[in-house]
Amino acid sequence: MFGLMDGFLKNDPWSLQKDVMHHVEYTVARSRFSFDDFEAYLALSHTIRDRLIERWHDTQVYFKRKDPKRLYFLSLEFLMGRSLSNSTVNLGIKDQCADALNQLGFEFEQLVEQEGDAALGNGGLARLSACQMDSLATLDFPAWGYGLRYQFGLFRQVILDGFQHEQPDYWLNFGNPWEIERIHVSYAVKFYGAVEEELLNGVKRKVWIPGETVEAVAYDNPIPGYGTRNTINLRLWAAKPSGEGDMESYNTGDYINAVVNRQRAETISSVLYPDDRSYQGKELRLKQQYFFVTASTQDIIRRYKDSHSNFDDFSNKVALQLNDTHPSLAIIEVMRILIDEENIEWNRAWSIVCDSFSFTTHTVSPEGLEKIPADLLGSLLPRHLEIIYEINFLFMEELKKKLGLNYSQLSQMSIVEEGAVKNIRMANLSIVGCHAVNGVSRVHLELLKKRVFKDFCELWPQKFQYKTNGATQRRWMVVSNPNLCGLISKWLGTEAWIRDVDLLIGLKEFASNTDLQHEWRMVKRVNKMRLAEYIEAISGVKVSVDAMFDVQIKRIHEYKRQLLNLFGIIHRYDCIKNMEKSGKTKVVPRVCIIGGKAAPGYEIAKKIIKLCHAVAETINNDPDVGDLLKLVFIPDYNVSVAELVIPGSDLSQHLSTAGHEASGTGSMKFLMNGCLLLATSDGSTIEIIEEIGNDNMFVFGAKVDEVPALREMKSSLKVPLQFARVVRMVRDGYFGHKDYFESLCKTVENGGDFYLLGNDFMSYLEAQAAADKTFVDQEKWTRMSILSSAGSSRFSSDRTIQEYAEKTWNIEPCKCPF
Ligand code: 26Y
Repeated sequence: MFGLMDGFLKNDPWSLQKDVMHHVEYTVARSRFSFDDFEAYLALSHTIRDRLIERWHDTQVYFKRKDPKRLYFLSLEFLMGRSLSNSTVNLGIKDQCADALNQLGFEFEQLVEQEGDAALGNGGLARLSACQMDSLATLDFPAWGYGLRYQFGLFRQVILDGFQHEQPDYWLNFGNPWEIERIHVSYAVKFYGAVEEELLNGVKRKVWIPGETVEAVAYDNPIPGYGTRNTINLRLWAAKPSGEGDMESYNTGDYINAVVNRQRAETISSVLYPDDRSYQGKELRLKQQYFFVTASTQDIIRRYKDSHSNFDDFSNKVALQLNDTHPSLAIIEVMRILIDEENIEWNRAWSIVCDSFSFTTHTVSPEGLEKIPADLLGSLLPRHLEIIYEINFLFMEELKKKLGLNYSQLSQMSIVEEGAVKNIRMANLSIVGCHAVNGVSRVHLELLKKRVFKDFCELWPQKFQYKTNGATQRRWMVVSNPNLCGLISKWLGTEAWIRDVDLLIGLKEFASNTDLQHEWRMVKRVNKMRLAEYIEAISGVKVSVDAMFDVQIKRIHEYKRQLLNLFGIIHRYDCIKNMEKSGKTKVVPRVCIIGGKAAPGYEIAKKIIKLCHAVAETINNDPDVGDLLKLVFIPDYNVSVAELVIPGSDLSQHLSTAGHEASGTGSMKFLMNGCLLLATSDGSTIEIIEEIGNDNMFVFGAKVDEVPALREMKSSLKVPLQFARVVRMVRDGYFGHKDYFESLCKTVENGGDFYLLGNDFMSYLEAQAAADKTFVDQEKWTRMSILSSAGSSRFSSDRTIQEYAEKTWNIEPCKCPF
């Protein structure tokens, strides 16, 4: 049946084709004479999955035998996107699969389009987790990812009459061939109830008698490395009703209600919270967090105990990484297991915990920090609240010894926030309970030191570090831009850069070579044609590929300043309208592309989306403008849309007010693909500027250090006339919806312009003018583009992971032999 040889499935087109046909008939259960694209996609996915499982098993057996220190990456969000193309690339069988399918009358690229995105996350933090999993696998690190298997991922964005509407993402409705359900891997998850004291062998212990129990069931998602047999695991948990528990109602006759109530357990993992701004103390969210944390830590401790008889070696064998504070209850959960269940003495348990855990923060603002109302926590997890109070008591005692009785400082640093509502500060808990706290770019760490975590940084300077984020070149170049990759490999004379990204710098010496430049432009043009087709299909707007494709795609946020982009577009439109005919010949044609989702409750962000549509409606239908300017909003922005848009863009915009973007990772993906950046000096862009030089991108706006003073002076700052004019056009209803946009205009008016759009406007226009001027000089533009790719190696997640491995996790590669 299967092409078994030496225990491995074979990867030649013929064997792949045979396996695909097998899955058509026996897995998809369709006739081998009649199956469509979707069924062919399913059969191919199962064919690849078999190969993933083989490697996954070998890797896990090898890890178990070698027993290296393992990294456990805990994140409530993973934005994996599609798996088919990525898996075939990483397994090195993409061409063979394409051949196999071709002979059956199918186009591989067509099948790739059948797959929906796995969108189990909001934005940057979640996509970073996915990139880091790819790097962990590729670099052979013995790592596991843990997450939640939400039944509904991030909402689908539907635009009706220019307004965003949210629809549920039914991503599992057609099945998910990439996961392996492990019904036998499940853990009990307890909630509510009370804590009692028990006497056991003359020793008092705390026992938590829960009020509700549900079950966490594992779903495994193999993550293949590139150019290695190593295939690591992303284990996602789903909630199921518990097998045990009180079914008294059965006896009292209310059978139907008893079953229905138990079924409610599943709601815990049913939906991803779509807000990436501020934490609201919602019971369901807290339940999700604890559900995730206890299932993962029970699994990790079980695995540890399988091969160790005591906890002496725990922190030498286990590194636990918290992706932001969302899973920080894990600190308390491990503490509880160690003291209540494993009978380990408090101080020893605490040092095991602190030595094992590390934490990365992805936020800059204090408002972004999670706080959980103590009442809520105490009712859901009574024993955990006790442990938190105890940890905080001991921490406060230690602080008093070190700092004296400085009560204002003590209360700032306390894990418990006193006030009308008592809150548990999850960031403070994470800092106290972890041996390392990482920022996500250099400037991010500086800001943490100066502002949000100032006191903690002074207390434990060595704890605070930074690891600049990165993106994986496998997905963001090899999968999404195969033509560019072919070209790069040809000029470098090797494909080795796909694993060893530093080799990319080799492109630098050819940056002025006219042959490379010519081929480089051809690749871009083909990518732009693909994007133009997509734009026409979704919006009906025809765009010219000779125009500059200017892109801003990311979550919609005031601090990311999509509004600045729109004001710039309105200004450009206004200039074109007021131009003589002769002047128009000098205008560089632009296609402005904006995409992104607004959190459902974020009114201002939703108005920005509406404004974009209103402006687009006016501009795109104005015969005075024609091809000189087009504006399109790409709906339902997600990972696979990004894979299409990034390779086809000339210029990308990263406009955050300096000091607000912790890092930013979109910019890195554009950089790799040779798109020029127009950006503020913020987050990781500061490091990109250092790497490729100011003259290879368009930098504008106030610097991080200047922003606080500018804010102070805001009301006395003079607003440029051009800025006042565009705001007036919006306010006066030039684009319709006069009253609706009033509140949006207010956000940038003198007193209120918190994100300093007015201040940065002229500098923004200058940077845009410089981009226009350069675009006319295609030779210069292409050289800058090649230098962008060549200089992008520092922004690979391979580098990020290597740094974490050495400096934070202390783990070594463990390469499964072929
Ligand atoms: C607690 C809940 C409301 C919440 C959920 C998601 C809070 C925050 C988030 C997500 C945050 C996020 O995506 N942050 C981004 O992380 C990226 C990766 O480090 C950074 O590049 C980016 O600057 C930062 O905004």
